[in-house]
Amino acid sequence: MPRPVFDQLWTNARIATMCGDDLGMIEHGAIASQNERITWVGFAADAPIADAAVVHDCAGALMTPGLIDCHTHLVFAGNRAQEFEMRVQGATYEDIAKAGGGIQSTVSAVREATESALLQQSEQRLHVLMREGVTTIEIKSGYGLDLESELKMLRVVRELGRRNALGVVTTFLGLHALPAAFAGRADDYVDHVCGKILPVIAGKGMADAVDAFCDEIGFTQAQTQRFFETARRIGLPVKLHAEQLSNQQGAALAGKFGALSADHLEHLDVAGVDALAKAGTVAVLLPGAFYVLRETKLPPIDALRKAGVPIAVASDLNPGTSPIVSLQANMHLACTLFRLTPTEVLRGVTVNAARALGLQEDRGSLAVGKRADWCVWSVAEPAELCYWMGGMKPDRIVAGGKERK
Ligand code: DI6
Ligand code: FE
Repeated sequence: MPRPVFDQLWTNARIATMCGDDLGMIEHGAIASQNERITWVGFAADAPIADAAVVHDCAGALMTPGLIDCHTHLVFAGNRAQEFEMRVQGATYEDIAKAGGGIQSTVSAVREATESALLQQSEQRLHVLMREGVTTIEIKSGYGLDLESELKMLRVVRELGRRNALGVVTTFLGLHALPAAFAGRADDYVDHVCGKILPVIAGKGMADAVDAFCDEIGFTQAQTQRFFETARRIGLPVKLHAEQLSNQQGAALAGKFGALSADHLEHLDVAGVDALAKAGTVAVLLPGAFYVLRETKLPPIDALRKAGVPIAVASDLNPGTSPIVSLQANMHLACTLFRLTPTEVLRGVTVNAARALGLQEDRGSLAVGKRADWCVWSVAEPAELCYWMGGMKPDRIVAGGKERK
């Protein structure tokens, strides 16, 4: 027997590699990995079976890259069911925010929660997403709004990554809402974040990127710019909640700073599309928040397509605007509400989602050298992954070269 050169080989799969412009299908494909990396992909007929320590027969099932949820606020305490009830009775998200609820109520809950309670509540949600096939997730802070509480959130995010078999990307959402202690002094808060919070968080290596909420009920373009300038000096990439509830020309700013992504984008205009296209910034669409807020203004999807802006889809999982603990529900909603094609959505939760995290060289597609993250689905057609809303789970999940049990 020759010494095995692959830990495992999975064969007889229809592999949606996501290489190229569409699904990059290899019918009758096989894939092999060594440690946490893919080391061979091709036709099953050519598969180096004799070189593999273990061979799995997929019996014609569909294989995709592991799913990537590239925009979440998964770490939070408590919930906002009461506000949900108010909104059902006619109050708007902005009304509630202006009355001191909204993000502020979750800030209070997070500040009061012990670190272990925060971890435990968040991990339950994480496990639901993992069972859906999520192998990489981005999680934002932004419900602490002071150094101690932001650090507490970020430690929980890092701990989730240590305890669970998936990749976790940490984003410091420094400008999410104005904390009560700075009421009426937004510029002072921005100074505080830039001078006292971000440098400490970056110094401790607790953030992979930064993010801000540039909106009427968030921060202005000028304030966001100051924050981005600090991030740039420190060497952290930027992302932006842009043009969600109003147009603040956030996309232009995102483009100027070469942002990894601009997210939401319902109110994006032609100039904004252009800015994203020029910068190669990913447009992250969040249909769950659109749905929960009963928005009617659609992101300019055709213009994004025509301009060649890569489109990703994510859950925005959060207690206010997207209490949807499911990336797959968002995949369905992206088709139904935004009329993205299933192919666009599948690319949006794999290859383009990886790009929104700056990880396109590392994961998001099934090619030699990429992380061995994949899901095996017993479906006949890839579109079926977007067709169901609820109930769809992969049969098998491999994350970092290891099958999850
Ligand atoms: N936009 C959103 O959709 C979330 N944050 C943001 O800036 C909502 C966060 C929340 O309501 O708790
Ligand atoms: Fe968000």
